[in-house]
Amino acid sequence: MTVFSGNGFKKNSIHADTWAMLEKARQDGVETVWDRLEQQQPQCGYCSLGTSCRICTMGPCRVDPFGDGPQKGVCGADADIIVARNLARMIAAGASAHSDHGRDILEALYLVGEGKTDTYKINDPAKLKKLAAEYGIETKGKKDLKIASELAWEIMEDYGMRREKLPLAARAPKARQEIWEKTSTYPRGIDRENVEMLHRTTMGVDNDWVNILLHGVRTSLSDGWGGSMIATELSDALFGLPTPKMSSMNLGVLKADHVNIILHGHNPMLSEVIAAASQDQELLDLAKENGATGINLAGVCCTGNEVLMRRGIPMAGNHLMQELAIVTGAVELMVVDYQCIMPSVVETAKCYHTKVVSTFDKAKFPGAEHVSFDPQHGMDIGKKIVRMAVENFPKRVGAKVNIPVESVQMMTGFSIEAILQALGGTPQPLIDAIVKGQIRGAVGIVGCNNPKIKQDLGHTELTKRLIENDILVVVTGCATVADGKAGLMVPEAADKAGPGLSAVCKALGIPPVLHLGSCVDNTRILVLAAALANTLGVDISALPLAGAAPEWYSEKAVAIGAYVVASGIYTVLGTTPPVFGSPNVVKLLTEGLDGVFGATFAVEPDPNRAAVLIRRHIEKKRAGLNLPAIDPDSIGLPEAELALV
Ligand code: SF4
Ligand code: MSK
Repeated sequence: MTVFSGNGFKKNSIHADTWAMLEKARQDGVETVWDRLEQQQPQCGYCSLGTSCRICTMGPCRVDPFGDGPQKGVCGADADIIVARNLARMIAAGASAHSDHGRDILEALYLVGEGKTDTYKINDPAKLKKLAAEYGIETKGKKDLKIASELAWEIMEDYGMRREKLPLAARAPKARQEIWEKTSTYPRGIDRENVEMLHRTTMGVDNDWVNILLHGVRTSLSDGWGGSMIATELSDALFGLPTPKMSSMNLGVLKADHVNIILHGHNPMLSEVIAAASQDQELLDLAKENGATGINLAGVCCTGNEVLMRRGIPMAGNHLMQELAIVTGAVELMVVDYQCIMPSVVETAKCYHTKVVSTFDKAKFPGAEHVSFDPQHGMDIGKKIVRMAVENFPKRVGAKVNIPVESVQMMTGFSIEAILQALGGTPQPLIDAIVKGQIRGAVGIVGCNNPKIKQDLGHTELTKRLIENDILVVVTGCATVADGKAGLMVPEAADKAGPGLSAVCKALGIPPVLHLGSCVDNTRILVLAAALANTLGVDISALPLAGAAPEWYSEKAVAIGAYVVASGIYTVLGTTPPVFGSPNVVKLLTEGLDGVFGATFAVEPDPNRAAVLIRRHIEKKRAGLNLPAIDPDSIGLPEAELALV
């Protein structure tokens, strides 16, 4: 087997599997996301600053932030309006994506409850009943399926316009809910907030940029405390509550002698049935007949995170690995659902024997084979797709196969319930450790990869700086793969943490970086923050917490960032959002929000500097709670600064 050193590609990523496969892609004549980023240079300055507008056909317009060119669009919109509208529409798109994902799970729950599918069953009746109680549904003497049907019917109202308040938002501390009430940002109906956001930002409606952004907040909250939370909670009820378990990561999880199937996208409905179908004896026998030892599943992006959390299925990689997994030449089939799937994977697959199969009618890919997913016939469809992969194995070209690295171990499965169980059933031990200063605070590092940033450098450097300063890190989404591949998510990584955090991790047998799940599972962070705040009798904004999205690219990340800040958690973005064309919007996001929501955004591409900002913030919050605190101004920059690109 050719050994690809990947020399020449080390600027693109911190990981050897990426370097090697970029070199192989070059040799195989395959174009990647990094090549296309280069072809796009220079990217539009107006769009980067958020001051271009193509909302109507009097435009497209642009406002020159440096004052030389036009200062208003044809309709008279200035930079503040244009930037606010663009940002608000990003929030609506991201919130809609998560919430529509939640809707699909909700429909599946309804079908299960009505006995219209046997593809799924209720895997966690306790969670189902807890949710039913939150929605005021009597559960006594009722069968699980009846509860599921009534609960699903009730949650469907969350998407409509009859609610004044989303029920799951009542999990937030009272003080937080009062802020949302006072600012008219308490989320009502999920679809309602998103549609209203699109309405307000069409030409000639809401021309007050602050008012636009306030509704952006409400829209994001309908995602965080609505659509995404519904997706997480109902997935747990249907597919099972994640519990701690070991798994593995990187392209080394692909097996040269197995039929390899990549599960890519976000929605676990399909991947759950593929996981079950891959155990089917008939298909396993067929795999053997075709010369394979077995059937191997590996995840990419958040579908990967979902099956990793619940089933321990290994992850081949995060967002920037989707093309490179195919470049190994060892993938028989990539099955995709929706979100974060580059259309380019179809072209990449053409250079190998890999089949790309799309499955959701709302997410088709020209050139891919489409097998329409229907939860009422889920298992038949799952088996059909696995069979396609097995039958494709003999077409594999041995000379093109290159699995470049050995896989790395990691620990997954930290649902909030699992964390509480590890703590003895209450958050009190975590609170005690924070009070004593053993753990100084906690930070959620979330979000994507972006080829503008050296892959995984932002995630891993920030994580290392935080844990070595006794700050517990929780991860979701693509940040998980970054930290997992870097060896930060095994119990032994406690040795890389500061003495306080290390001692807590060793006592509990957990890593200093806990995997909480997929992008919609960022709501687990909200639930944990709310539980801590409610136990202490304070608002979330009083807690020594922060969020970070060092390498985000997606509109979904904008929605997540907005609901995290609006929930009272300071958030540092690594990739620059397209807002810098409006100094007013920037000032509001980085300063003004503090007086209203008790938290702000910061933008800092250098993870070492981001760590300093976060540590200073955490120490300020500790001081505010009268906990032993370090003088924030004494926390300086570490010596090394990093080349990010
Ligand atoms: Fe131009 Fe105004 Fe139309 Fe936007 S809405 S494209 S700024 S005329
Ligand atoms: S998959 S949204 S690239 S985290 Fe959720 Fe990764 Fe970001 Fe997609």
